[in-house]
Amino acid sequence: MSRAYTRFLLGKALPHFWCPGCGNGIVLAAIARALAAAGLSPTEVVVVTGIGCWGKADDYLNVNAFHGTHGRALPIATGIKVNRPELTVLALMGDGDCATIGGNHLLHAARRNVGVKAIVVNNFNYGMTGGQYSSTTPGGKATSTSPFGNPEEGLDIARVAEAAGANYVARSTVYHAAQVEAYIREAISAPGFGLVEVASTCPTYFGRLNGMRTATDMMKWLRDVAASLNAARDLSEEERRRRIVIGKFCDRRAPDFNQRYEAIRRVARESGFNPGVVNIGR
Ligand SMILES: Cc1ncc(C[n+]2csc(CCOP(=O)(O)OP(=O)(O)O)c2C)c(N)n1
Ligand code: SF4
Repeated sequence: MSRAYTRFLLGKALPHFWCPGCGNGIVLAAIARALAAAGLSPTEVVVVTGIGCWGKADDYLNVNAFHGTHGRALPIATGIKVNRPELTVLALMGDGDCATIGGNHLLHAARRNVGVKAIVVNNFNYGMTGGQYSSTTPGGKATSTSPFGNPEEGLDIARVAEAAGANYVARSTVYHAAQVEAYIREAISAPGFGLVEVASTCPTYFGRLNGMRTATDMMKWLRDVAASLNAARDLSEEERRRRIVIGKFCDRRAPDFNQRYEAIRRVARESGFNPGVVNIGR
């Protein structure tokens, strides 16, 4: 394999701070490979992160970076993309960042179809702060704040993004690393809002609290719990809820926010509209 992707990695920042067996490194390498495959240079790329273990990813990428506040990566990324549409803007978020604290921003970034690409690492808990449950923790699973099982059902990030209007949505797992890279590559080249959700390992908290004693056990769980979209069609609703459905949920070509906004600006300019003489009516 070509080593071109290493130009996107900040070697001097390594070794990274993630626990042994954490899935974050697999996603980080997939992003670097996808950026290289897209023929981009580091100066053409911006990553925006929030907080959390995955939110540290910008430390290790040799691109422009904005480390924002928890839950707010998407509005920051939106501002950058709207002003500099020629840049590839990635929002790197954990499930707590993207779908729990920042859930509202996810809805509206997808609805606006702004050309940001969200790479969401879903490890089903808040890793950095000690393994509390998040909005994606599956019903019944143990976390440090639900030691006898989560009474809530987990949110399906990919389905939410698809329903809200994202052009490109796909989900995979860190067990399926080649698929993760392929989906990130596709999301980067598709117009409009793209979201790639990656179910990942957090052996330190989620794994340990749910009977998976090693990182390998957690990897095997991801392998076994994953069901392709095709296979999932034959499952009962009940069974589907217990599985992680992987695949490409949508790949639309609807105009993105920037295209629609530019079209409206053109119409406004050609109309001769002068805001200085607006009659606001009485
Ligand atoms: C507004 C706000 N609320 C809470 C926190 C504390 N906090 C920091 S990281 C984190 C959890 C991160 O979880 P997730 O986004 O899933 O990322 P992970 O650590 O699992 O990669 C929380 C709650 C914060 N920094 N800011
Ligand atoms: S706490 Fe979990 S998510 Fe955070 S670095 Fe460790 S394994 Fe990864």
